[in-house]
Amino acid sequence: MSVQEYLDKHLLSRKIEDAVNAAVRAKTPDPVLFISNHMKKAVPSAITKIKARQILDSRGIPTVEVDLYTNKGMYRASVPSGASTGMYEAVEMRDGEKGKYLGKGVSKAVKIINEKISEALIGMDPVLQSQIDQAMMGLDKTENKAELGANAMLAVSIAACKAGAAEKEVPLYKHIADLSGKSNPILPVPAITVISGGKHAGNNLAVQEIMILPVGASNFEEAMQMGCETYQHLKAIILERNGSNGCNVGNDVGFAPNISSIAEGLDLVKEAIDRAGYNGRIKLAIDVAATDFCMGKKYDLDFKTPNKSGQNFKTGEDMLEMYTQLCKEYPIVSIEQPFDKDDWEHTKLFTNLGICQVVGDDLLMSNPKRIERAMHESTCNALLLKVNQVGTVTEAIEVVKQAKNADWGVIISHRSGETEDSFIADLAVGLATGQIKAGAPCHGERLAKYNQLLRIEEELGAEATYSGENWRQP
Ligand code: 2PG
Ligand code: MG
Repeated sequence: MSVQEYLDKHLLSRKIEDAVNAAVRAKTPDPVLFISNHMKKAVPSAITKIKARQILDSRGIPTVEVDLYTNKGMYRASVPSGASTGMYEAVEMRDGEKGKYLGKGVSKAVKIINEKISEALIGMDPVLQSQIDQAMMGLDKTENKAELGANAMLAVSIAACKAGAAEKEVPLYKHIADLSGKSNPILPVPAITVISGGKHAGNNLAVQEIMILPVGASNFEEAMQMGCETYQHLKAIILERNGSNGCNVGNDVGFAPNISSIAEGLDLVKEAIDRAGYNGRIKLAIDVAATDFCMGKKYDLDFKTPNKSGQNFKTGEDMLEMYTQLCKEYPIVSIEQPFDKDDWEHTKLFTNLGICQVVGDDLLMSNPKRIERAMHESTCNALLLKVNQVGTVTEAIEVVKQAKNADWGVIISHRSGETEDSFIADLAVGLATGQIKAGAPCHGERLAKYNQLLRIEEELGAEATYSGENWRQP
């Protein structure tokens, strides 16, 4: 091929001329930089390579990380993992090879990405999120992503979403807002875990989490300041009462003093809020995670206390009465998973009392069919969305829309096993959910999300809106 033929084949003369003309028109002081950027924009928007690997999460358990390459650059994503997994959520693929990481390796999922998924996605436009997710779903004939693994699919889906935003040269939250058809981003109220119990901590407390919600802050930055100050005051109070052992932390990095009743925990938190001077501006939330201590149809609040477990079961009615009382005595505005995952009856009775937001975690498992049923039967009035229970960004967006259409509250949630990926921060802002749950303001994997939200608020500047008092329906 002659030089002229080559130039003609690639329309090079015209493309270079266009770039030079644009630089002249812009009167740019650095024409070479301008022209190179201009040319880069003309490069086709396509996935060129996908490389997955096994990394470790915040509990030292393997998880999947993906580097997705386009002509513009490399975009990285990793996926979290929870303490408990249910049968209605998308399947997390683990190797099951007992001699390695106690069976928790993810080399099979990594291989699936590097071979099957990569082959199907190379050449696709990363801007077209739903087509990418559909292509992956097309490779998996099961209903629960058991063939490819939701961990494999989600890592790729998130990396593609980041690449799509970069391709459009917009922030990730803006790209997500576009994908959902929603245009005004909103900074969420953080549900900050301050006390840990349940399966997340080694103390006797049955309830999994006590959280603080700085709904009275004027913006997200102030919300974090209020949350962090309260967290530090709480640490000092626990140190005084329970000694330094009490300051040990659980998976979500809430303190895990050796208390055994919710009221004891709530008293500590209430005092910390008082000391920090935020009385009235910080509300409380509980994640009971009651599935973990439901035995048959009864609840064992002593399930972690030696010599007491199995001796004092509570009925659903007893639990209902306890929640009603707690909501009277403390500024509790939200209770997550107050009953067993299959206790639709008591969850509904509690929701109908209209005392507080009632959040379905295990009850819903972020599963559209269970959400549909809960809507139909008015079982709860808020969704806890764990992206890895769904498996793709497109489906996560759909599930959030489904909940919002029913006027439910929506909380975008981290998992107890997390990575430094901050995707859920952008997801919460882009989908304007009004609430995010990302653990304590401590440890890198939790702060990755909160710090990203601080950056987003700064970037939005005067346009930034904090959901604040409108946290349930921003
Ligand atoms: C929850 C989550 C996060 P896990 O129950 O809401 O705290 O825990 O990831 O262990 O399911
Ligand atoms: Mg929960």
